[in-house]
Amino acid sequence: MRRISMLTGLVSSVMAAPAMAQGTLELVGTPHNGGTGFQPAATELARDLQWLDGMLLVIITAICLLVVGLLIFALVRFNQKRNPNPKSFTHNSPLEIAWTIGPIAILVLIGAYSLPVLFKQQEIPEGDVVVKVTGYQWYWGYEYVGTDLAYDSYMIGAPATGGDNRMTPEVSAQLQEAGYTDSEFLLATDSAVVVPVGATVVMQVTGADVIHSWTIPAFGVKQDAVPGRIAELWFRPEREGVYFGQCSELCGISHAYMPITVKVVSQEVYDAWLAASQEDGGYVDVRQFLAAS
Ligand SMILES: [Cu+2]
Repeated sequence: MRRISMLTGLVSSVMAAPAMAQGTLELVGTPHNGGTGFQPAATELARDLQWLDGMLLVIITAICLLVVGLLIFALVRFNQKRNPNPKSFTHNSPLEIAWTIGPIAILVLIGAYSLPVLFKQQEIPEGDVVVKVTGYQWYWGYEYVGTDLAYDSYMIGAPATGGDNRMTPEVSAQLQEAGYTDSEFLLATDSAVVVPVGATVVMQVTGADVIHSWTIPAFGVKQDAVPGRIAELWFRPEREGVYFGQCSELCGISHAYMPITVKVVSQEVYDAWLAASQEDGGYVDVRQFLAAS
């Protein structure tokens, strides 16, 4: 018994190690073996989207089964052998009314459930924290609206951090130093968006050169960053953690190397981090405030 509990303790500590690599912050949205579904939802928006996806899957599956069933029925029942003298009618009004009204009813049902989710996503509430995000070839710039804090965010291992978008021992060392492991290569960035848990965060999204797209799948948000325009998205993260996203609009040769990192922390840690970063005139590693709290 004792050996088993020691063994499970060891296994769980090994399993937990990468997830807790960021001090007390859990890493969310990293790839894992055999993963096929959505990232764990961290906002009401993401939960709504995932529920909608599940509902649509049920409807689509039912329609597919019905169509395949009808096809098989027609093949068996009306083949030439069993039906040597085909009927010669051309219309069947009740049937035509049914297959017109049926799809309309299905579409209205889908619309009735999806439009409220769409409106919830697109109606931007007043933000407790407002951050302007600008997409560049190939990194992200963040400005905390109402403060003078602004900084850029590069993938660890990108040329701006001394790499060439490949894993090397130097990149591995940089990842370690930033509190990540090699598994987070291509996701981890040198700085991150830092927001307080439970706060309404509004991101003002734009692009500086070509169209990029800012997303955090676990928050259920994605918005094109179009040069010359400001678009907005919002989220209210429900739990602390490190969240990852990727630029989602093909934007040039290094499109694959401009990931997005958001760190959701407690209000106290956020306040301390914001004050220190403003004083410092740039991004200060939020982990030191996590360690202190
Ligand atoms: Cu891109």
